[in-house]
Amino acid sequence: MLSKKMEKALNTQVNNEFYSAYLYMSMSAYCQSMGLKGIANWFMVQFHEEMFHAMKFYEYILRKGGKVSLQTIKQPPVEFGTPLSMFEQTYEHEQFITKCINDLVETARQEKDNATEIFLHWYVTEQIEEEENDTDMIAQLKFIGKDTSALLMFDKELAARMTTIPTEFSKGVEAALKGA
Ligand code: OFO
Repeated sequence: MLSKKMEKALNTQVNNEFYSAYLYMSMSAYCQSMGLKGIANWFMVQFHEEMFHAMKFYEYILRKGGKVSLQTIKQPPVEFGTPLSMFEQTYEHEQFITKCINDLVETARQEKDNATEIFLHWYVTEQIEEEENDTDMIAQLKFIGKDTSALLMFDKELAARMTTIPTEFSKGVEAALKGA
């Protein structure tokens, strides 16, 4: 069973994860319209990951007998500037998400909710990877600078990124939650 405070905090995070998905889908569309199809692919993969993160919270709330309360997803920006600026905005957003996850862990501790604290460990680890991905991209784009041929090579590399999480979200998270 979830306390009301824990349930509310988890529902807020469902919304944050859906916003992340929305943000990265908007970035993907922006890149696609600039002809940077590889970077667009990278952000579309990111979109799927965020949907998975959201649905994992969703399934967990239900599994614990809580109520899912979906909220309005705010509109993401439409323009993001240069690829470097876009990855800097992504990094900034992921740092915000890391803070949200840390706050959730804190709430779980206050509520003496060990199950939720353990469930959140997956997200704590995931955020290390999320932030690292962004700082790697930022470092590479700083090297590339104004070199357009290097940028096109970078774009080609990102075209190879594949979705590794299940995209049939609810079925996927059901499997992922077995043993959680
Ligand atoms: Fe990008 O980790 Fe979820 O939001």
